[in-house]
Amino acid sequence: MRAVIVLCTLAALAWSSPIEKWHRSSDGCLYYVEHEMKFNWYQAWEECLNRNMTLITLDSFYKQQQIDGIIQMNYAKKLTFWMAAHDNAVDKRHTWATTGKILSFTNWAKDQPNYAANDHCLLTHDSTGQWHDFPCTSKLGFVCEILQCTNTKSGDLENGELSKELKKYNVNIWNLLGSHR
Ligand SMILES: [Ca+2]
Repeated sequence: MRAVIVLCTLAALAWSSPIEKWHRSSDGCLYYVEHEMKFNWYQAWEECLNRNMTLITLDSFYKQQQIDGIIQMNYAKKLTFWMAAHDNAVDKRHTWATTGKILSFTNWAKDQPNYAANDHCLLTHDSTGQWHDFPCTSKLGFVCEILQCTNTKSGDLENGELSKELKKYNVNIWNLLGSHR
């Protein structure tokens, strides 16, 4: 009888186990994809930092391809998720909160960014897999990455060598978060 109960419990656990949220891209970097629970942009940042990660920085076509590949392979459809970019510091001047750099590579959806009221944080939308500016207090999923890993891989690809500049990253997002929590 006890064996039957154990088997039933194991079967129930297997049946209810959630879709895996940890993924490795084709270049070996680790990502965390939260697609079930919803968070505002600041909470999403904290969720990533609690995992010693950052919100995703899609600052190159290479990175966009990596995350598109993970979502395509593991989920039935495209996902809506927060990214690390915003224009909270200077209105209509979008930067990556991870690097402080202005967006160079972009993947805007049609008619975006439209700078609607309170649209100060950037997301990837599940309708097209492209970017929108959106109110930071909206509750969405998010994607975290280990920035040093993904930037090293990007740098390898684009420069053929490790970029010395990329090693200097010293992310101090707590200052940014401080005034909004
Ligand atoms: Ca918008």
